[in-house]
Amino acid sequence: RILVTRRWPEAVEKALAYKFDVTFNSDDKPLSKNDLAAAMGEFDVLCPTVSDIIDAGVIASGERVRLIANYGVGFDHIDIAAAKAKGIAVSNTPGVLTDATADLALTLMLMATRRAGEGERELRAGRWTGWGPTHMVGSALKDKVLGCVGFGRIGQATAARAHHGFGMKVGYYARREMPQAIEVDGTFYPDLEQLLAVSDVVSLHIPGGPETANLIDAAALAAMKRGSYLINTARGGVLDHEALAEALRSGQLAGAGLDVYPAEPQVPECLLGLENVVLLPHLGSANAETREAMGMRALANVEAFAAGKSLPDPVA
Ligand code: 8YV
Repeated sequence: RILVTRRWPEAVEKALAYKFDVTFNSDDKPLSKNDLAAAMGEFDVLCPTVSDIIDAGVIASGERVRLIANYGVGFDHIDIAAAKAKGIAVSNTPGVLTDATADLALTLMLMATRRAGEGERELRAGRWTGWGPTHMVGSALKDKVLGCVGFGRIGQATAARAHHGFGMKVGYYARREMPQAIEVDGTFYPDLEQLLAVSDVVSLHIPGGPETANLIDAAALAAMKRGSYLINTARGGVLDHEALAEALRSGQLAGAGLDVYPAEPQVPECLLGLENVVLLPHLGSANAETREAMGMRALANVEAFAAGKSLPDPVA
């Protein structure tokens, strides 16, 4: 028995229902902790999303679930250690949403540097008075430095787009230098502050969770170049939003583009009144092709599990 906590693209739901006894959450709303806890005793497999918080308490609540097949690549909403301790397997959907998320990082980069959201708001509000040499002037990307914090699949795909498409130079901060499998030649910075100090645009591509919580805090924002930009398509918890709002107000940062927030769907109040931040509602993987591929990837893990084979995408 499988519980899918949200509605998936039709083709994937059909493929899953053809092979398994599946319950889809017909409300298509995030399940409460109580519902998730109850599900632990009723189903063999849970297919959650980022909006389902599966903490140690939920995991301890029932004995039936043997696989958590996450619909998404990030898994900081699941207590992996607690799952592992109970012998529950966890899988995710890596690779299939790399391009979509990198596309969105570039969307935010272009919107922030070219003041696209601000411009659209001005026009729709009837405040546009006409073309002008100094009207709504932004910043170019060509020859500027993109600093990627984290350089896994999505970081590299973002860097490749920025370099090959927009003529940016690339630097990256990661746990180790990554000479192989790099889609674009980038300069490795083993020290985060050094990368921040040389970057015109900083883009975050690290996983969420306790290890990276508030990595970009007031000190990190102060270490960035004055007048630079910050893009976040990773997780909201990696960034101190009060400090970001202050940096955007003071001109330390020229702009920012965010797709993720610490307690979604809440958006930090301090950002809502600022013109120089682009705010999107967690759209990183939101194109039809990607959402279907994510479902198929989750299905492949469920199938392998049901057949007693090793998981294609094990997290624990
Ligand atoms: C997904 C994401 O849409 O995969 C991820 O980690 O952040 C998103 O792009 C979401 O997680 C679905 O669960």
